[in-house]
Amino acid sequence: MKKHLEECAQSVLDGDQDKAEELAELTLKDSLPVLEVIEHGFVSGIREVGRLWEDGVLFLPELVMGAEAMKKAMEILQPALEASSEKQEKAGHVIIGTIEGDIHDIGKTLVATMLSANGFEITDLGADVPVADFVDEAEKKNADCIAISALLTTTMPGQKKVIDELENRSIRKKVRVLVGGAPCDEDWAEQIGADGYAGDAVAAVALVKRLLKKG
Ligand code: B12
Repeated sequence: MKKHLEECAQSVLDGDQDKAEELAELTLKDSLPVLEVIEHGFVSGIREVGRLWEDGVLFLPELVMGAEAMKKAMEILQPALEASSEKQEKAGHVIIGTIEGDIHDIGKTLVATMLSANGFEITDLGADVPVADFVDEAEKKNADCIAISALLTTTMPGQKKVIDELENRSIRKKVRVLVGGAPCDEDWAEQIGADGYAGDAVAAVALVKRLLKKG
């Protein structure tokens, strides 16, 4: 298993889409734990790519190739992840997306998949989502929760704009707002008046469950 995780991480580091695809398929064939392979294999790889890019060891095309390899593996693993978790009664409706100006969608999609696997109804707006779209969609779907991802320090303020817009439309109290993405933390969530922050997809599920607990 350790070797498999290392190979998954390495395929992302190498930006090798074919290898990532092959390893994702092997994960399913050998019935390996999908979430563990994602988190400790492919995600470790993409984080290392980010670190090496920051240190100037890798260049932007290599960052893009790493992300493409990661996405390839996720395309194969996500349906299995969803199917493997226990479905329950509809637990609530969550609108999720990455805020405008920001095209990072790997983490957001992982959070959406895990929430869906845990019985939540999900409307995934994708990436680079305008502030108003989050609120329009929450109103239209009568959603319980808005989950906003931001991976850039320059796009984080957009998360606050969504909260401001909910307040402008006098519906802030009706909708729980949670934020996440690498530059966010508890302090940021508190500072902008969000209802919570979670650092990974598993914590995000626990947080939404807690926030939407009725009674
Ligand atoms: C892959 C990647 C890319 C890919 C994105 C591909 C895609 N489709 O997503 C590409 C190559 C396109 C890219 C582009 C850019 N990137 Co980039 N990228 C990354 C990288 C390496 C990994 C991100 C990732 O996918 N991680 C894996 C996932 C699983 O983790 P995650 O996103 O953190 O998500 C988890 C948690 O954060 C949480 N979570 C995420 N969202 C949410 C939401 C909620 C509500 C909750 C509760 C939780 C939650 O749960 C997730 C699952 O566990 C990061 C480095 C890093 N350490 O984050 C840089 C990084 C985010 N990028 C960076 C930059 C600067 C850029 C560019 C501006 C580069 C450029 N010069 O063009 C562009 C941005 C363009 C834009 N307008 O958005 C910087 C940001 C710096 C900063 N402080 O603002 C980083 C940090 C790299 C660095 N170290 O400098 N990038």
